[in-house]
Amino acid sequence: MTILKNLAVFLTALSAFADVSVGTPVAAPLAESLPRATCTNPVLRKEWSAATAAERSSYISAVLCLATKPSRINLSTTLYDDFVYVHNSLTDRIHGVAQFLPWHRYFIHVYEQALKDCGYTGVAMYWNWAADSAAPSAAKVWSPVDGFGGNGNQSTPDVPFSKCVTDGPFTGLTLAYYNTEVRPHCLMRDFQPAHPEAGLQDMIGFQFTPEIVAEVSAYPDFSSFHGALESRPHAVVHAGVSGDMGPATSPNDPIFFLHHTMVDRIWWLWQQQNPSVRTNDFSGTEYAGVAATLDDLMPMMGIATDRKVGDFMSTSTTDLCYKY
Ligand SMILES: [Cu+2]
Repeated sequence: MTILKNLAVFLTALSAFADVSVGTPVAAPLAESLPRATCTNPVLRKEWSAATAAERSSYISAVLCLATKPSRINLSTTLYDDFVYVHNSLTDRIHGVAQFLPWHRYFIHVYEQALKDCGYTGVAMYWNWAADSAAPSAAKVWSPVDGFGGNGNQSTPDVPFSKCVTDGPFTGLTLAYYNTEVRPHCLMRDFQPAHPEAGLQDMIGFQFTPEIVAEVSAYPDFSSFHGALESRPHAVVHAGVSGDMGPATSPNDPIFFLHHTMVDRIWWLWQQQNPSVRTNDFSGTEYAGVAATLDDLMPMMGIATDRKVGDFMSTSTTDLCYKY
């Protein structure tokens, strides 16, 4: 198995090298090898605070419904936990690599479909943390009434499973996985204060301001843009919320999907600045240092079919069919 895997890696690396050394253009035109059926009526993904009360409540109900459905991949845990399990199991293949953005775009889509199967009638929503960066902990997404509940209760005991969220709809929800372990626990949040003594904003908000998003988005090529987006504001929001948002089991916190939809939106806006060039701009390295191509497969471990990166570069295909 390992030998075969190494061989595949070697052959992929070799063929990538061959393309360069022979100096021929890359084989077949990509447009012909990829499904590019354009959808006619892309839906608009909304910011959480721009949604109606009915939409927000339908979304939250569907998230809770996921925790009542059986696993799609034969685990003894729920469909809710499947997303956590898959994201954690694939962590090295989907972070710090070229497919970070398309993989999470696909993952959000699979989650959105699961919510719809649970009766949700809307579309994926995002949390515009850049707009809320001056006071992130006061953002509407944390409302206990029509949001995801707030900061963890600082007095909840039992480290490391402390700081349970004790307000809002996810109070009392049991999450199965933590880091690489099966460890049933409460939803935890531990909003980081940044450096109040230095006058810096809460939840490390000064690291995900509109200015920082603009800085990241100014990179003209995919590789630089993706690297900066992932390692800077994306990572800081995870760290700022902390608790379950910290480790690779971060889809434990339903805010994960609103955070990643915001990351996807930043990518989409970057693509729209020059669609003819940027829609299919994809480069860098994948897991084990293999050169990235649009034919790279994005693994989903059975919660959905493995698909090629090139299938998810555009959001105006019949597969995705959305805009921001
Ligand atoms: Cu991730």
